[in-house]
Amino acid sequence: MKLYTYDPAPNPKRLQMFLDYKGIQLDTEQVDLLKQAQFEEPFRKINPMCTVPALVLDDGTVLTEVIGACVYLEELYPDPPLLGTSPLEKAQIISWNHRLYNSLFHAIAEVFRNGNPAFAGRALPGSLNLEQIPELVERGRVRMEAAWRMVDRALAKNAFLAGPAFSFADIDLLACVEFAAWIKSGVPEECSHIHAWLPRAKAALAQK
Ligand SMILES: N[C@@H](CCC(=O)N[C@@H](CS)C(=O)NCC(=O)O)C(=O)O
Repeated sequence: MKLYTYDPAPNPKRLQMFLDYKGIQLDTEQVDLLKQAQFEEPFRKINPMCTVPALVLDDGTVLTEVIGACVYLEELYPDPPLLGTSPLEKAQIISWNHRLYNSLFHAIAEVFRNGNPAFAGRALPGSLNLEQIPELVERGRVRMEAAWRMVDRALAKNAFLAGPAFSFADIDLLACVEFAAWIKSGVPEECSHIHAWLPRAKAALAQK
């Protein structure tokens, strides 16, 4: 197995936290996004979508989605679990992964990619060159604020996002908190449950 990644980027960070928590070490190569190495060979052939991370399996299969790589690795390395053990836990963790990615993560990305001159003509990650839409900066901020509040309500009920146990849903949320700093934003002051969760989640991640 070989992992192509770029450590500073948010999606690679989600996978790296998963690997660190489980103590998995992979043969790894950095694809420097700052140098636009994702568009160069041989990486372009490995993942024609030109995104990282990309996990190349021993039979040559390439997993290009963080959640796909995590599902695969969870099967190989089930302990400690991050994607749940009961049917309900599994369903709730995957639901949070999807919900966070669609609401919070994409909202932050919308602000970041449409408001930053460095991404002119590359408003979405990967091989498709798209122009920025300045209006999406404000829309992204509105979506992001709503998403923080939705997460805060969930954390009022549980110690961790998908229930009483630390899971990949918390890793997704940690990645969103870090990503929000890229747009000089953060968890709103009044989201007290997220603020209480943050040190708890960081401690759970560091314990392993
Ligand atoms: N669907 C992918 C998304 C991967 C992605 O968007 N990665 C970003 C880095 S966070 C990327 O490769 N960007 C390349 C670019 O900006 O062209 C996943 O879930 O892993």
